[in-house]
Amino acid sequence: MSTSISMPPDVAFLTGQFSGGNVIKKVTRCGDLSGVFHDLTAWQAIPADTPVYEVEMLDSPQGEGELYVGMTHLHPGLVGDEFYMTRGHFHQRREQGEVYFGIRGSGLLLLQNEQGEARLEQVSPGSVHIIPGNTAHRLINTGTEILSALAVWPTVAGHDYRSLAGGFALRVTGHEGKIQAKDVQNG
Ligand code: PAN
Ligand code: ZN
Repeated sequence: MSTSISMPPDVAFLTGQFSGGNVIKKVTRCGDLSGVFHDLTAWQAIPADTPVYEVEMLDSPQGEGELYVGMTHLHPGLVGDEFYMTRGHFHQRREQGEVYFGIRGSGLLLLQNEQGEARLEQVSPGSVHIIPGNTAHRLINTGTEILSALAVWPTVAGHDYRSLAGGFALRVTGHEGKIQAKDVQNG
């Protein structure tokens, strides 16, 4: 009896590029990120079609117990003094967690619980981030190259963007090469 060996999809760890598999790609542009950045004038000054991040996902079966694998490529840049970042979300199924792995570039993972308590983890190549259930998450690119992070999460998790429409409790800014995290309430 012989067993056939199939070739799974592959990810290049230096660039975060997938090959093989059925890859679905979504680009998020500056114009899609209304209400995300603090400085409205600076946001409006950036052409709406400027790409901020791309997510590439491997097509997965749907249903309880199934997993998505996706790569976020977040461009470097600033809107006013605020670094480019993803919109950020809770999972619709709040109890569902996720794992992020830093692939390239450098940045931060902003985590916030339902009580509004926020914290930051440093993202760098090889970093492992366990995002517990009931925790909103957002990537922030504080570097000068693309920040790529691999994510694995349950297909049933879903995304809830609306609960964070008022923003996260921490804002990360850069000024003359210095990275600062500020409590939003304290300006
Ligand atoms: C990631 C995110 C991805 C884009 O795949 O969806 O980084 O961020 P937003 O969804 O907040 O725009 C993930 O956390 N999936 O659950
Ligand atoms: Zn998520």
